[in-house]
Amino acid sequence: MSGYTPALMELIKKVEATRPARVEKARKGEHFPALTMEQRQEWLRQYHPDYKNDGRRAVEVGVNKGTVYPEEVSTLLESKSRLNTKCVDLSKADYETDLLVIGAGGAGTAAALAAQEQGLKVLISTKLRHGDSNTVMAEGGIQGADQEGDSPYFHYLDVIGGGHFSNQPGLVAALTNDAPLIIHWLESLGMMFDKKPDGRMLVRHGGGTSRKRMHSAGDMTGAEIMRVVRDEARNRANDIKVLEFTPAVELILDEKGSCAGAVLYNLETKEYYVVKAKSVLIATGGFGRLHIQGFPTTNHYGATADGVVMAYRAGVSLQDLDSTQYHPTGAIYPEQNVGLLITEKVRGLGAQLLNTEGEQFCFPLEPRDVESACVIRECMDIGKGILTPTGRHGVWLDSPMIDMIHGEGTVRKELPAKYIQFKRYDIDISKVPMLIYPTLHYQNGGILINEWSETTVKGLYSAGEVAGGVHGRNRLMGNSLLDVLVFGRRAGLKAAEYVKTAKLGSKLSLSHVEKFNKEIDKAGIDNGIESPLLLPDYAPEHVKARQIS
Ligand code: MEZ
Repeated sequence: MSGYTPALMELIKKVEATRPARVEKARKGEHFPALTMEQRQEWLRQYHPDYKNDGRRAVEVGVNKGTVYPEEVSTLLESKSRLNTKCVDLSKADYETDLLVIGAGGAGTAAALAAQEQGLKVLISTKLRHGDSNTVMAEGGIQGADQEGDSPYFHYLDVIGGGHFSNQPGLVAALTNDAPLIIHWLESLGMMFDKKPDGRMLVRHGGGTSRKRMHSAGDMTGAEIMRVVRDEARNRANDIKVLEFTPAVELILDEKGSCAGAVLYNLETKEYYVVKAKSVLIATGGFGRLHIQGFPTTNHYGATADGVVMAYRAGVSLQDLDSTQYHPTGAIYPEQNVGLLITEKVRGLGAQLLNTEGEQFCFPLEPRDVESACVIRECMDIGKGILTPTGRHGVWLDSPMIDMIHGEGTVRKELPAKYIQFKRYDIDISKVPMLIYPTLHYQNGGILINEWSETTVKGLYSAGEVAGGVHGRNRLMGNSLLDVLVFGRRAGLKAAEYVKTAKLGSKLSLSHVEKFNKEIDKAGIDNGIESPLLLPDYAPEHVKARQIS
């Protein structure tokens, strides 16, 4: 029995017909040619959603006024605060701490650990549970140039090239230089990396990498990273406190404009808490749940750009936030899996992308934006996509090749999570291909930081997906798990240095929020949205209209 319809099973025969010859070539190391630099630019210009003018407009308020962002981002930046500032008494703090970490994914947890090691008391606030984040959902791997024949230098060149030379060089240098240290640190915390029989690290290529430096833990690398860093934070519970289901809703500044804490909101009791903090880190992750241009997303439920909104109201500049990453291989069938990530590791293991005729149409490991453009082109322009029963277009990702190239059982061993996710719907991905189309995966830009995760506001740090500049206009696979740990750790270290001499002002204030609300009024904007959004609103109107009597 198969979870595919008879019509799709019929189309799969075309894939099977071309497979032996493709596998034979792959075994000989022969590949579909990569695009030239000129072709890449042309494909991006024509097919990548970022390069379209539709659905984008200039934001009308704030420090980046006039900058063009996706419509969903501009609208959110122009929304008013969900907090009625008059209802919060800032003279009484419910919590006092050295470092307030907003967000409990990889970046927030790494920062907490680094700061605690320097003697700081840390409070982590998170809107879901500790670890509910994009980090825990990351699959394919983490980059780090720690193997013979590789070096941070080559890693640096790959990151800059992948980002179309728009990355901040200092941030890329920090990312790539710290990478071997981070891999070593994770191993010392007990992370179970994939290894060769002789105990050496098993490393693979990702799209756009010139050396094999993708370290993995099956296809659950993020979950394994989160397991070890969260355990470590929980073991230091005397110094690192965690408030779950309690998101931050606004930053607090002092009379000198330095960051001095935040207002938190208890989702269960609906109470507000005032946190007075000598330093604050925003590590709230990305914006996938804004569903830019209507795309489904790989992101976790809380990815609603809260950190960007709060920082923007406090006067922090943004960088590259108009650039969105669409992961080339999101599931489009069965309907229950739509948008789910199908890790790039599948292609790293040799699986190819095929059109409805069973033909290859692109090199499978182009940088992500280019690969996505190739898939969109094949479906929308060339007309050789596959139509699903629910009306979606996509192409095949030929996973059964993996067992043929590397030996029976490789799919189940290397991709256990993916295998289960499809087996649930009677699709055995070691025997039949998957149907894919690009899915919204990553916020390439965000809060402007320097190489020590400092923002333009004193005492305020930012790290991970919410921050911008590291990846330029396109991130390469495996650099996000690295980014959260590198810049999270750096934020924790720098905050510790700052806290030793920082003197908080005597007056805590939310006047920046009031000022921002006034600016919105003055611009004549009334979009009815209150933010941070905290959670996406998927309830249809007819459900929202139901009243409890
Ligand atoms: O860095 C990522 O986004 C990643 C590892 C995703 C994946 O394809 O597995």
